[in-house]
Amino acid sequence: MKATAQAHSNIALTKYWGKRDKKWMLPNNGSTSMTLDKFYTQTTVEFDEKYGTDEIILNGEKMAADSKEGKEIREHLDLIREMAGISTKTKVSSNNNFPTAAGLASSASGLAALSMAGAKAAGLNLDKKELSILSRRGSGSASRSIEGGFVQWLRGEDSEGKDSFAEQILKPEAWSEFRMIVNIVGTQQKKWKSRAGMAQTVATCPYYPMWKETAQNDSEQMTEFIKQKDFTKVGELAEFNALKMHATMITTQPMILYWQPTTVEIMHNIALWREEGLESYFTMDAGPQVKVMCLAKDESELIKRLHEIKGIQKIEVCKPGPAAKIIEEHLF
Ligand code: 2P0
Repeated sequence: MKATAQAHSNIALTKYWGKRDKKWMLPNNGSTSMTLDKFYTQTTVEFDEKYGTDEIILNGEKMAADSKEGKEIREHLDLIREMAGISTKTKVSSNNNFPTAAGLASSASGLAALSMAGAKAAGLNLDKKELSILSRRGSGSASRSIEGGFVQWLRGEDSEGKDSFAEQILKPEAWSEFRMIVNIVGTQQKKWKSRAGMAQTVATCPYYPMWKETAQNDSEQMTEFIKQKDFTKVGELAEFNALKMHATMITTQPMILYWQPTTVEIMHNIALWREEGLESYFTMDAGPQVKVMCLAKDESELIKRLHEIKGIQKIEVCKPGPAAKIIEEHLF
């Protein structure tokens, strides 16, 4: 009754921002992403009668029983127990190899690893589609971290989300020249967590209807551009889609502004360098980090130039990464 999984983080190329159903975690629109080779979560789950209560350890620290995150993880464990028809308590230990809650999608890799390890430890035999659905119910973007390479999360139509899961568009090795350069600008815990931020946007942003009208089509188009491996079309659409999402965030009441001065400085430079013929595009999520997309041939020149921007604390180059998997080494 013990299992360990490793799931990699993902960065959306067309974004998920807003739910049509909170209970079933259903998105207003489909989204697409690239799974990252470099950033991952490892999680061990053990169901055993010796545990009187769920014990949860995150990055070596015991989580307070009454914390919001602790409650969300327990609810997800309840879901797994319900599916397996058991009531046994657990010990969970989870490690990220990157900063938590700083716009690097730790909930995506975290909930995907928890779902995969939890399902296996509970004796459930789920396929990838079922694992993606289970992960989605823990955190929407986690549905995309079950698969590797380039991925699309389908919006679906079913009211209980039976058709809202992620599937692979391209294997990692099919477009191995693609690079996502992650520029770390700040690692403070953010003021608006994604879940509360997107609910506030849906409730108060006057431009949210624009997002709802266009985001589904963006994801369908992006899927085609990825299949064609058309870097210019992928980059242009990813950048435009990210700017539309941030436009709705900024015009939420109260405003949700994740950008820092260095975020904007990088955006200006990418646009300028592009005019000079160095092709790259940016995208940002629920945090100040800027992820720059380019092809392998331009990687070293871009990194050289990015290193000259003083506000960037760290630069990490990611390639398309693998699917989530069960691993043999347990964390306890
Ligand atoms: C994305 N984000 O598509 C978008 C872009 C943040 C900005 O998915 O409430 O942590 O757990 O479903 O999955 C972050 O949202 O939110 C997210 P919940 P989640 O990557």
